[in-house]
Amino acid sequence: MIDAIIFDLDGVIVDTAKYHFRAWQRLAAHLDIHFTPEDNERMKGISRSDSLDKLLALGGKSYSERDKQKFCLIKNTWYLELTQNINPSGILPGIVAFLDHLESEGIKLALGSASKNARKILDAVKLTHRFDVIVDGNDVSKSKPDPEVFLKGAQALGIAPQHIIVVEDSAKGIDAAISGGFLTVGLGSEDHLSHADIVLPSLEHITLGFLQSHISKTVS
Ligand code: B16
Ligand code: MG
Repeated sequence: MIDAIIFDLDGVIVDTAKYHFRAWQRLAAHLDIHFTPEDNERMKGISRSDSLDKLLALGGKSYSERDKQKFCLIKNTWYLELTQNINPSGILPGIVAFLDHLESEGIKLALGSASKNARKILDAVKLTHRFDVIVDGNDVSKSKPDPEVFLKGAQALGIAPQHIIVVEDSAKGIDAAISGGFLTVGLGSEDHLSHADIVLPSLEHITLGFLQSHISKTVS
């Protein structure tokens, strides 16, 4: 029985994962670090400061805390530049119809994002009012794959994890949801998300009934 769905933001609700990638790519070039889409895939879903540590490790570089804070600020400035004109056209295909459908089925909706910009982005695409609960990077101390962000969401919803589906585009996010005891939908490629209960290319034309029957088949 599914009572709620917790959605990741970047790469699930909004097409912003590509802007995080571009901003990290720009910082990598600035620091003379070779950075590939595969490297980016492993950074998806984790906090800004943990992402920077991974980037610096890739380049074998070490900097002071002060420099690292500066690099995080620079990356975020570039990310905000890239997203400054974001509007409802940046919502990923099928999302609005799926939210409408879930609402009509009485399913509670939450957001569980690692991003400290989540509320800003949700406001810009005019979806803030659609969520009963929002937990973002400002509310947690541990980055995915720790389940804190999703467990806080479940607690605020007052619903047990085994009755909640987490929808995620990142491998680390699926790890987080599994370790928190949630059901999982991976959005994207099987290559990175095969540990999810099911993997879908998008949420277009997806119904609650489909998820319920498919997930229960997978986990039974
Ligand atoms: P910020 P999500 C994550 O958001 C992104 O996937 C990840 O690429 C980003 O580094 C992280 O948020 C932190 O974002 O720098 O905006 O605080 O996918 O969990 O919604
Ligand atoms: Mg994501």
